[in-house]
Order: sequence, then C-alpha cells, then structure tokens
Amino acid sequence: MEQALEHFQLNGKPLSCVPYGEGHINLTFLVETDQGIHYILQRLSRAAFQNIPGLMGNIIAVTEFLNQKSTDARSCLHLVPTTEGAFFHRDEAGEYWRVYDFIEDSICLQAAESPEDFYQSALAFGRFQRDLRDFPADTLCETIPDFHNTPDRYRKFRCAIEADRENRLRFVKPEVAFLLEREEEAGRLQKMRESGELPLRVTHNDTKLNNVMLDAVTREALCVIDLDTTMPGLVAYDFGDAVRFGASTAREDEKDLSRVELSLALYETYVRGFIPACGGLTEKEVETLPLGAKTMTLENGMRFLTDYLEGDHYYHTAYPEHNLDRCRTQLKLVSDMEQKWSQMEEIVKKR
Ligand code: ADP
Ligand code: GN1
Ligand code: MG
Repeated sequence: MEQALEHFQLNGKPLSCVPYGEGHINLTFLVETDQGIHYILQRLSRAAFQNIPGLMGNIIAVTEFLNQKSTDARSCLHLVPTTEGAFFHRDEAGEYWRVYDFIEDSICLQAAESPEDFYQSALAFGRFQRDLRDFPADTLCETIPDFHNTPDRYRKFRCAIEADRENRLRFVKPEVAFLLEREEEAGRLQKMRESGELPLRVTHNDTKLNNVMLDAVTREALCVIDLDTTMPGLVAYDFGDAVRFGASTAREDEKDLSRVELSLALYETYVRGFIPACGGLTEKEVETLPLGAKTMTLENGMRFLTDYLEGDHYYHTAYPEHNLDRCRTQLKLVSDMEQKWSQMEEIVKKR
C-alpha cells in the first residue's frame, strides 16, 4: 500500500492507511496525510474485472463529464493523478491501484436510518442516470461482460453446479431448485433488452445504498460512488438493485430469515424519488420496474450461490457460509415479492 501511494500526487505525506468501508469487491483504504487530508485508496479486484485499463477509461470519462455539469466538488468522485500523469497505477505484482479524494462531511449507510435517507439515495441514482443521458454511451467499454444478462448468469450457475468443485452442492438443493423454477421469468428483461422494447441507457448497475454518499449534516444526497460497473444497461437494473438492498427489512447477510422482508413503505419511497429524478422514462420502462426488483434480487441470489459453489473467489467473505447466507436472504426476498406482487405493481402504476 505504501509503495502504491508513492505513485500518487497526494497533498502531504501519508500518516495512516487503514481498511475502510463494506464493499464486497475492491480492497478499500482510508488514507490520512500529515496535512490532515483524507483520500480513498483502492486496489481493484482482478477476480471481478478483466479489463481494468478499460474500466478506468470509463470512470475518467464519466467523472469528467459529470464534474463539468456541476460546481459542487462533492457531487461527483474525483480521481487523484499519479506522478506519471495517469489516473491509476499498476504495480510489479500486476495489481491496479487508484486514489479518490475523500468525500468529506458525508455518510455512507449500510441500511437506511429513515425513509428520507432512502428517498435521498433514490434521488442520487435517478439524477445520475438523468445526468448521463447525453453521455456518448458507445464510448464506454463493458467492464464486466453480460453483467446483468440473467440468462447468461443461469448458464454460469449451471457450470458451477456441474463442476461442484467444493462438494457443496449437497447443502444447497432447495436453493438450486428455487432458482431453476424461476428461470423463464428471470430472463424476460434480457429478452426485452435484445428486442429493443426497452432502451439502453448509461446506468450504474450497482445501486446499493452504500454506493451513495449523503451529507452528514443535512442528510441530502451528495454523490454516487463505485462507478466500476457504469455502462449501458436498463433502468430497471438500477431501480431493482437499489430496492433489493435498501427496501429489505434486514441486512444482506441476515441469518434469521424471519426478519427478511420487502418493506412496501420503503419500496414506495424509492419509487417516489427515483422515477421523477430520472425524468423521461418510457411507459414500458416504468412498467418493468417491479420486474427489475425481482430479477435483480434473484440474480444476486444466484450470483452468491454460484460463488459459494465455486469456492468464494469473487466476493469478499468473512466466514465459509457467508455467500450462502447472502443467497438465502435474496431468495427469501424474492418469495416475499411474489406475495406482494400486485401491490408492487400498483405502487408503480399510481406513482
Ligand atoms: P466496492 O466496489 O468494493 O464496493 P466502493 O468503491 O463501493 O468499493 O468503496 C467501498 C466503500 O468505501 C464505500 O461503500 C464507501 O463507504 C467508501 N468510499 C468509497 N469511495 C469513497 C470516497 N470517495 N469518499 C468517501 N468514502 C468512500
Ligand atoms: C458487489 O462492489 P459492491 O460491494 O458495491 C457487486 C454487486 C452486487 C453486490 C451485492 C462489481 O457490489 O454487483 O450486487 O456486491 N459488484 C460487482 O452486495 O460485482
Ligand atoms: Mg461498493
């Protein structure tokens, strides 16, 4: 870490560098310098990202574009340049590092402390999508190919089942059956994407509440972070992923499934914030938002289970069943959404 930091143009000398945040993908550190300045240092995940220079190209372009639209320094991420004049550093071991200005006087939540916090996150992601509407989407690379291509996620899931390399399949038969039973419905968004029924937009694709910063004092939306998966996608992905994480009544890795439900009140809050903040969504796009929630929840459950079967090399885990616990909360949420389906549709219709 110290060696990597030497390559960045920091204000002052680093005094400390400690693990930070609860992201599942990159290694993130909070750095403090002798000038009292804070930075975020990240080592990017090579398990997740096959083309890190391309990914960084996306982030450079998107942050420059967004920063030109705003005068508020805290409304968008800022990359810190390296001493070589680039925005990332590749070390001798082949690891990639980047540094962002730390967004000061902000908070990042793992769960909404009030409906208003969740509403603010909906504004942040809706505005992000709206502000990128005139961004030249064809200049972005696909940082993870087929990221939300759910049928392709099923294909990878089947490979993991067949290989069963950790001999864990015997523990997860009910979860596998649950997922396979819903394959047709889970593929509908992808079909609509391919047929052109739904427009491609520049979307964030990883809209968890902890990928948004709120102002620590006013608790208003400040900034969307974690831009690694910003690329062309469907608006239903961004709505859906935010709902599956933020409108759940429990944490993503809650073991007591009786505590895991979809809060219709929080769902409604998100609908109220997100749709107007995006602006200009087609009727069809709005209509598919509940399906986005269900599809993203199912897809995440399947991705956690795939990683469990493959030996936990994609997500950070704290204990051997961590991915399985995460999978189970997602499947519980899907069941609950099925119970509440007509209300979910109704809320979107009467928005
Ligand atoms: P991951 O891809 O692993 O989720 P993130 O980019 O989301 O990594 O960063 C992990 C966490 O670090 C975030 O949830 C947030 O708490 C914190 N973080 C990231 N960037 C910043 C920043 N520029 N300022 C303040 N906190 C940040
Ligand atoms: C990862 O990076 P993070 O922790 O914000 C993952 C998302 C998943 C999420 C599940 C690049 O998000 O796709 O939905 O975990 N990001 C990537 O919590 O795979
Ligand atoms: Mg993150």
